[in-house]
Amino acid sequence: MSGYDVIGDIHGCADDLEALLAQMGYTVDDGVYRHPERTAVFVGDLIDRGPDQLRVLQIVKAMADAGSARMVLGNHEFNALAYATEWPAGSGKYLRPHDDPDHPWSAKNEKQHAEFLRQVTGEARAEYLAWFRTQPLWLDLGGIRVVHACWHAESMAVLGDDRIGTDEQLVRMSTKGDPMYVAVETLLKGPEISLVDHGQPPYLDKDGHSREQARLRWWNGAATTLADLAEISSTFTTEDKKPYPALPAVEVERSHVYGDPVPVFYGHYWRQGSPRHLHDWTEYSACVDFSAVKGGSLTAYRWSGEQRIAVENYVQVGARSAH
Ligand SMILES: [Mn+2]
Repeated sequence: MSGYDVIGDIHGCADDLEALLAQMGYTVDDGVYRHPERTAVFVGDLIDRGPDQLRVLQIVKAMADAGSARMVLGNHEFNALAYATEWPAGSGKYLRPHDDPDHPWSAKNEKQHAEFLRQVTGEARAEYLAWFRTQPLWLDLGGIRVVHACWHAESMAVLGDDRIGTDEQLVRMSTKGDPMYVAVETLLKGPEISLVDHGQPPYLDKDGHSREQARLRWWNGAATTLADLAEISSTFTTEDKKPYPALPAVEVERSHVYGDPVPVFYGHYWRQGSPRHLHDWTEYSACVDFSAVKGGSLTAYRWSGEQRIAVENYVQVGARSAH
C-alpha cells in the first residue's frame, strides 16, 4: 500500500537506519534504498553524536535525490550551517561560535558537533552543508505534516519561505531577538512555557542548572491548563533539591497548541522505550524520536492514508511493530 514511512532522529546510527529500511521492505537498487510503493520521510537530526554520520548522509541524500525519500531539517543540521558560516565574511567569527573564551557556551557547541567535524570532512562536508540549504524546515504532504520539533503556523508565516535561503536570512535566524530566530527555535527546538510567570518555582535540570522555562506540550490538542501544557520530568527537583511539586490545573493561554485534525509527525524529544507506552501521543500527533543514539530504538511510523494516528503503525528496529 502506498504511503509515507516517517523516520525519527538518526544521529549517525547508520546500522540502525539500514536495519529499519530493510525491515520495512526497502531494498538497494543501483546504490539507493527504494520501496516499490512507499516514500521515506526523515524528520531531521541525521548528524551529530553517533558513529557513522557520513554513511547516514550518503544513504539519505541518495534516496532524496532519487525521489525515494523526503526530509526536513533538524536543529543539528541548522546548527551545522550556522557553525560553518563566517559572518561577517572574513571576520573569523561564525554565526554559531567556535571554541572561543568570550562565549562561555561555545565549548558545548564544539562538543556536540565534534563527531560531525571529525567524520565529515573536506569536499563531502561542503557538499552536505550545501544540500541542507536546499531542504525544507517543514513539509505539508497533504494528509500528513512533518516538522522536526513543533508544527506552528504562525512561526511558518514569520519565515515566509520553508527554506533557509540566503546568508542574510541565516544571520537573522541566528540572531537572538529577531522574529526569524524565535520562529526557527520554535519549529526546530520546540516552544517553552514559563513556570515562574505562572507562580511556580524554577527547577534544576539534569546538569544542575536552574531553569524557569519548561517544554510546552504543544502536541496535546486538548491541553488547557498549566499541568497539561508544561512538561516536568520526574528527575527535576526544586533549587533546594526537593521533588518538583505537581503543577496546578489552572487554565493558561493555549499558545502553540496543535488543534488541526491532520496528523503531524515530529522527532527531537528523546522519548524512551516503545511508542505503545507513550503517555501523551494523541490521534493527530506522533513523535518518532525514541533516542536511537542513546540506547533506544530507531523508530518509524508507517502512514497509509489513515486520518488518525494508530499506535500499531509504529515500527522499531528489532521489533516487528509496536505490539
Ligand atoms: Mn533535535
